[in-house]
Amino acid sequence: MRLFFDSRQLEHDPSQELHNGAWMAHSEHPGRTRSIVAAIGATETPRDFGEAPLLRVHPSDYLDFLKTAHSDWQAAGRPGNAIGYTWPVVARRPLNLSRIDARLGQYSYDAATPVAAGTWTAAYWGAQTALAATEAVLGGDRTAFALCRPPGHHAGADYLGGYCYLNNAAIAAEAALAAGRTRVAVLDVDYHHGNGTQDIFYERGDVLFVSIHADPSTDYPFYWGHKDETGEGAGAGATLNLALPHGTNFAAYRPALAKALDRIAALGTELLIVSYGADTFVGDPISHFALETTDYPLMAGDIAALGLPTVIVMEGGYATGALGANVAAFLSGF
Ligand code: OKP
Ligand code: ZN
Repeated sequence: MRLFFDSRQLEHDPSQELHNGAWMAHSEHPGRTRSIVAAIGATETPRDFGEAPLLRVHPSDYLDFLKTAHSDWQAAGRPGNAIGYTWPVVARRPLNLSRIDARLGQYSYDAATPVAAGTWTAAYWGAQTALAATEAVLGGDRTAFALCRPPGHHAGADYLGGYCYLNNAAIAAEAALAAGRTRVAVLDVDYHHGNGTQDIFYERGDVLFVSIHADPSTDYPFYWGHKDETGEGAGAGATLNLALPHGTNFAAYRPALAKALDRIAALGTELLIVSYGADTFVGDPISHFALETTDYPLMAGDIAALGLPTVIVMEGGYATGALGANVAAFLSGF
């Protein structure tokens, strides 16, 4: 399997995040990636596909915001990383204000996702990494792995959040559609619901979104991922949310996975994108499932049994010591 990674992704290194009311070291740090690279071995650097594939998902005003948020923050005399503190209430009239604090509120939904000096560069090369893996699979490879960082599945078309800035899986899906695929599925097996990916495709029938995640009644991102969210309009029935309780181990996870895979097979999927988070691991410091390293090859084997061309995109996973082994275990199942 070809493995793609760009070391410019390490340039995203936010100093802290607001966690349960206190400033903590940021969970989504460059060491995560180093752990994975050490475990999976040699990777290929993606070529530069430019901004056009990003613009299939994200509007240009949002990309402009991401590029300048940190320098605007500095120009306002602020220390550290750019972070919002005021958000527009849903359905309030949209305003385009220039003040950095208002722009952070407009283009984000949480206070866990600072914009640091290297954020744009890292997110840009993360998206290119996803595009390179997609190109390999479109070219005939059975599977390819994109070691993306920062992760992407919480980022919507025009908002950041949940440590995510550009939605790598959605960018990959749009690239597959642009290359002529007509039925694409995203299977999101990160611990957290992929609200950004869901939002992007919610009213679309050409991209199926299926997610297995912690019940949003108890877990981030709270406002998305409930089972009655099934898509709208042309996308009616093309979203499937399978929420599981704290303590879920692989014996309890596997039937949900089977349900997810049945739906993907039933809808005539031509290309699969897996948003893979290793934060379902029992030792994850911010999550509450109980999967073991030895479960990941089985999980991957179940997915591989679909027999679909598959792009694997890295999302979360915060038990840095075990992260590389968990990712390598997952990839070995393909
Ligand atoms: C990103 B990915 C909790 C702080 C909020 C945000 C979690 C983002 C997870 N006290 N944490 O899905 O792994
Ligand atoms: Zn996660």
